[in-house]
Amino acid sequence: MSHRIATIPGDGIGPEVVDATLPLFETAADARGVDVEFVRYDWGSQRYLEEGTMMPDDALDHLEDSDAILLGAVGHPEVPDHVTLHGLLLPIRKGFNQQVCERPAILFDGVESPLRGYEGGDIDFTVFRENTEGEYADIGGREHVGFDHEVAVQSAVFTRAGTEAILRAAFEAAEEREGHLTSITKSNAQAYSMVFWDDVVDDVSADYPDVEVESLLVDAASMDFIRRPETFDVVVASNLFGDILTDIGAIVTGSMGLAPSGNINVEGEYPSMFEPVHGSAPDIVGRGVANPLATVLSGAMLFEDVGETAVSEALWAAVRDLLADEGAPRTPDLGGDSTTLAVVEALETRL
Ligand code: GGG
Repeated sequence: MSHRIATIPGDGIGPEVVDATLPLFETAADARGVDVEFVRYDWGSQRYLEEGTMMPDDALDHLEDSDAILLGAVGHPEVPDHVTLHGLLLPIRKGFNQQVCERPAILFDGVESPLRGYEGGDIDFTVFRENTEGEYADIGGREHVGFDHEVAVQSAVFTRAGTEAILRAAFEAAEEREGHLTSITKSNAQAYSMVFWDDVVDDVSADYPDVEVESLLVDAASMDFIRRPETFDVVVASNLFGDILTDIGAIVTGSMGLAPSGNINVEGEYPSMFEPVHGSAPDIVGRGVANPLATVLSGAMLFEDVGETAVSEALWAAVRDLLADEGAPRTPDLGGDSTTLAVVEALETRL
């Protein structure tokens, strides 16, 4: 079976982690009789600085025939962040109807959490983030720019279809894990969108009678991700709340450099996109010390998505084994002094 994987290395450390990990994916796939073809798209902030757009107008046509997409990072010190997001990342998520974003947060054996008293295995939850609407809806405007009476409006959009899609994905995951679900809102303050979200949770929960549901306000949830992360199992949140909570999830499990994610087109009509949760990290660009493991695990999620479970499991196992090995190389974010390539080489021997 051959798979065509589009790669968009993007900005900052994106190319460093994507270029370092592609040979590893080839090794893992080859060893299991799986053929992969990577098709590279050099889109991102450099293109924006030279040509005025992050990607071409027909970018989605280029990507549409791929089985999946691997993205590195977007973000550049000379390009406003909203330009990088709205010029590349969000049009792909929205255009390919990648309604469900899944972001696992796992404290692996051998990794130190900044929280006292936690050891490998103690934290293991996954966040389902609504991915194409909510607070990321591109609706709003500015008036009287530069005047004292300037006004900015930013609207959030919650459709029943979009809300149901993310909730069903989360309920299904909770059912599969035989676990429980935590739904995050701010329904005390946002009396329309978030109360609507709670209503849809009530409706959908009727189809999943075995899943226990807890509801938390996002402020309390942020505190509890630090105070009692071990109690979470499957968490579901809106686009913005999910984005914020998954950074907390990444850091309590040791490093942003370990957190993978998948932007999933549930119907399978378009490719899904996989990316490390971390951004472009301009502070370490070019030093060759970016942690490649979030990209490796995003690749593991990608192979699972395209049906190559053996390749996916091998990548997860290699990462777990490497992290559990005290003598294995680690990048500085995990307290080591090794390079990206040294970590990838150590993984290669485990595949
Ligand atoms: N690797 C993903 C990346 O570069 N993310 C940058 C970012 O700011 N993302 C915001 C979001 O995921 O909504």
